[in-house]
Amino acid sequence: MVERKVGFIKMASEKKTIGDIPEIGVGMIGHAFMGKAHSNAWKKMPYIFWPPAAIPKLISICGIPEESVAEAAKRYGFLEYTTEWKKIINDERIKIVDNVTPNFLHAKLSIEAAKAGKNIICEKPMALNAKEAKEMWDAVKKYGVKNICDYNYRMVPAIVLAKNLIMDGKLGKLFHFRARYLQEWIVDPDFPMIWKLRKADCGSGALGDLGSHIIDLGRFLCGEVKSVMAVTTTFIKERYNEATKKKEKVDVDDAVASVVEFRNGAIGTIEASRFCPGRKNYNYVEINGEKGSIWWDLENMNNLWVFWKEEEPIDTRGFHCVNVTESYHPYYENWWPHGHIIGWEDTFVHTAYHMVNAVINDVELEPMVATFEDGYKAAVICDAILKSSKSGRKEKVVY
Ligand code: SOE
Repeated sequence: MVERKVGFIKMASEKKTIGDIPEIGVGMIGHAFMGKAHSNAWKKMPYIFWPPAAIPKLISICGIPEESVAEAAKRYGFLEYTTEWKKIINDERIKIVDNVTPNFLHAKLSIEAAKAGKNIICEKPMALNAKEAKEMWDAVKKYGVKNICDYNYRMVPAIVLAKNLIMDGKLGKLFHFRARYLQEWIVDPDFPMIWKLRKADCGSGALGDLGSHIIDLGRFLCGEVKSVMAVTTTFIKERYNEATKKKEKVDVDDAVASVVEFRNGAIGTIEASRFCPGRKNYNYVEINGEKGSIWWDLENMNNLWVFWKEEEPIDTRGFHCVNVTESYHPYYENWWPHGHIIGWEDTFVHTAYHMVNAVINDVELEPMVATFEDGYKAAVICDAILKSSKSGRKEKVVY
């Protein structure tokens, strides 16, 4: 029997008898795409990670306009809904606040939730900039609440396996981290103005939306960043605003490319764009080390490709694909038999598992879960990339 490799994950603590599994109240602010993904995760977590530390109870969801949040409450299974976020923050039944609002609301609502003693999940990018992100990190430390910035790709079984291989020295000294996160959905000039294209609402464009994911994976897999040197551009300078019925200037990046130096001596590249026809949700990461290489891509998320320099027999040496679905792979004993793959939405089930486990058992979040500290450090790197794109110089990363 293969020695089961659990890596970092301390699976659900002592197996409870079914009778004494508590419930834990969840309140959600926001109800669009991420609201749907997170609601699915809260409901799915307890029967996948069974028995869970607690069963999430969807107490209330907040959003506007009222008719759409009322429908979301019914669709996702929340007991109640409200158009006033303070009702979520002040509801004693709610122990976890799930902030899935647009980026400009991440700081205010998360800080208020921390003040109210709520444990918090906040979607990425954590804030509009590093200054706001630091205020958020300071708040969760001051009020002592569990906190997750939902860089969900850390919690893909193949990525945790990659982390374990690197931590176990299987790649040896790291030379390169190379990542690109490419989509295609705003390449059409007739695509209208949305909050993800307005600096006041999103902070940055492709950089914060997609680039911050691979920046976080770079920190998680390769280590801290020493400096960046970047270019950004905006291909479509204005878009039609359906509300004002006027053209509006696009004041964020449509694409970013950056060279990255890591403190451990590795160098690499980070590229993010939503102008790549044919690339649907193509998050690609490759790491090269002295003993071998690994690569992964989100569009085939259950596979990790590995190459080992010293692999025997020499005449069959080459990249080979590991289907990361065995019971001894991270998380997988909770899912399905090998080969029965999981999907993008299941990374959020892992987020829900870690948060509930940490709150109920009052333990630290596992290292592969990104916290507000990680959200802040990703924001510092994003700010440095934007600074470099303006200065034309290499910019140091200082936390
Ligand atoms: C952008 O379309 C987006 O939804 C990102 O905002 C998410 O973080 C990413 O996981 C999928 O693409």
